[in-house]
Amino acid sequence: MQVGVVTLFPELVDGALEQGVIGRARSQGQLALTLVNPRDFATDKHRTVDDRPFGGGPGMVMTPAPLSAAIASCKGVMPEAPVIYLSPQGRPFDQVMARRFQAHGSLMLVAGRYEGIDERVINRLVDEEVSLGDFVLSGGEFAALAIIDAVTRLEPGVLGDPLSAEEDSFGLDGLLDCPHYTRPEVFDDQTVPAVLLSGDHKAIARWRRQQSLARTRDRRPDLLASADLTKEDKLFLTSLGPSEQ
Ligand code: 9WO
Repeated sequence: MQVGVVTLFPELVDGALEQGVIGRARSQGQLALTLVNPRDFATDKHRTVDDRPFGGGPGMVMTPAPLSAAIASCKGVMPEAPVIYLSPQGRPFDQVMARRFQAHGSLMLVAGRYEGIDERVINRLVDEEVSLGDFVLSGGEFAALAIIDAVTRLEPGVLGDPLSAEEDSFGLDGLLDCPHYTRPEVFDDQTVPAVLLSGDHKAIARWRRQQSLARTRDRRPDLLASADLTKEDKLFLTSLGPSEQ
């Protein structure tokens, strides 16, 4: 997977991606990262990358010329990569989008700072505007990191067990994950559900499925509409009766 990040804070992005599973993917060549700093494309002596908004108001806007030059430079490295701008105004990111980016093989993420970037850069150079949810950060870098993590872990060989990549929440069937337990059997006066100690693998699989179904109904009922449900799943959900709220 080839990923470019256009950012005023390349050290922040680089440092975060040295750690853990993603750090190993980089050293094994499964993730090739290109960091491009718009400041390196500023032409004035102060290397300015921001300016006051036309129309007035608080804050600053990323000025178009250095940002455009940075995106063009990154395009030289990965000409096929779709250009993604991270902002709360974007389309919601999800596991389906993560799979699409991974399957494409390359991706350029543009992280804004200040109050945002000049709209004309979005018009001319951005293919998709993507959001992680309805909240505001101080810049797009942490959103870019989350997307890089979600996409890279889908790359073959990045996770030890190939099943674990998509067995998690939203993996195969669009349901939330079931609860997990490990030793000890009693912790802080709480016992592990007996079925998990029974050795009855069919009963364990059924319990996990039912936990996933009940949690999804309670916490994210919107997901049930597009979930992959069997006849047995639907019978179980009906047996729960009407949900709270
Ligand atoms: C700043 C601001 C200040 C006052 C009133 C409204 C405001 N909106 C913003 C703002 O959206 N700033 C953004 C900071 C500009 C683009 C980069 N930033 C960003 C990206 N914040 N949050 C994201 C983001 C990206 C993806 N998913 C969730 C949030």
